[in-house]
Amino acid sequence: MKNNFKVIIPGFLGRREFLKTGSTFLTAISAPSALAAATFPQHMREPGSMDEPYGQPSKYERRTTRSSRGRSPAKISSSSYTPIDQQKGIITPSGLHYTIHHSGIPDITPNDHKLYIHGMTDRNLKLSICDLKRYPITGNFNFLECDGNSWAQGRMPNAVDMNCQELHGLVSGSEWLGVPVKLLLQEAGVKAKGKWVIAEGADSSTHARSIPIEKMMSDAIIALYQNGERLRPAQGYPMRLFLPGWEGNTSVKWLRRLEIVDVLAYTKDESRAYTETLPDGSIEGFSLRMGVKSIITHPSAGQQLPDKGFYEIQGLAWSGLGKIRKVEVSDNGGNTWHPAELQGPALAKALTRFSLPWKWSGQSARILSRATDEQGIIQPTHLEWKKRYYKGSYKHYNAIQTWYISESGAVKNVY
Ligand SMILES: Nc1nc2c(c(=O)[nH]1)N[C@H]1C(S)=C(S)[C@@H](COP(=O)(O)O)O[C@H]1N2
Ligand SMILES: [Mo]
Repeated sequence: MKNNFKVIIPGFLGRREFLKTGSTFLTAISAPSALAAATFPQHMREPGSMDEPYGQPSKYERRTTRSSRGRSPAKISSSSYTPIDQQKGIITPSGLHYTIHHSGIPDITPNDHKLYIHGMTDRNLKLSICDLKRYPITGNFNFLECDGNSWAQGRMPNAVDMNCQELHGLVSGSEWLGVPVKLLLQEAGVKAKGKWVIAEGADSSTHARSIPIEKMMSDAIIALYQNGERLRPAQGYPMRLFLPGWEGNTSVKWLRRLEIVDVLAYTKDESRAYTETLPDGSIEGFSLRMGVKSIITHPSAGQQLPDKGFYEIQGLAWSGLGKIRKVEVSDNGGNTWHPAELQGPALAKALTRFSLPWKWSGQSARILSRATDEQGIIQPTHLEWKKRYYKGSYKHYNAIQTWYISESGAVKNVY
């Protein structure tokens, strides 16, 4: 591609500079003749349509959807990915929240569903939805991420040609509200020997995990609401456990019982599925917290830059340990880094937006982002991450993502 202006190195701009020169990619017009009454479009000449009882996105946005990896050949497990490359902001619309179901979405009649709290208690409890709705509700804006998110980056020896959504879409952000588990456990009265709580779902996989009592007594909730409405069936209707900052599978959907026990259960889900193999062949289990991570969502793999010139680099960062302290961006493969602006509220265990105005010279570039959380933990490089796990491991992949922008403006995944 011909490059007919001076390349600015580095290509990052201050916000003021961006505003001053930022409109150079637009063509100026002389007179707004298209605004004259004679040229009013049809939708300004007659009234529009009526409201629907439950609103839908514009018909022109029908392509903004989850991408599905479909059901396994055994027609059992399924997953779908959030289009995070199109998400602006820290909230994923509920209908676009990623999903992982080990055995489909059960159809549960809320009035028939009960939550049992039993085991090492002073008294067992049986709670209906109606009972739960009488408790105080609490909660926060939080991310939820599957520990298998970004699996291709961990597993594949060479970077695969997948887009940002397919690579990293097993993460979403919502406002999750519900009843503090602590209140219910206090009411049941946990015996001194009770150290773990087995949470079990009412789907046919009877997904179950043992959760340390300390987490249950801190920020765990029985989530009833997501983004201002009752949970969607795919997200665990009529109720789910929600554990902020922890790997997605511990937030047990369609929750039906909490059993207080003294030793952890080693359910099939924790002895088989949710473990990682370390370089010496040993198995790491109960790696419950999600690490610090960031992804540039724009520009990102699968996108095509129309021309050289101004772009705002935008992305999302999060950490299971707390707040995001800083995000740095590089456009030269990590040789030099520039602080990005954290936008909006930087909430604990929540998606956090970052951005940085940038001028693309038209030459090939490697853009990266690197997040640091409030505990000072820095996102690892791809090679650092690989060293920590056995070859082909893919869970808890949180390494720095590099996007390669070719001279044609095509954006691709590289290591
Ligand atoms: N009962 C039950 N709970 C479950 C699952 C399941 O299949 N059954 N999937 C788990 C996994 S692996 C993840 S990552 C999250 C996904 O939640 P979401 O579908 O609301 O995104 O739910 C977890 N809770
Ligand atoms: Mo998951």
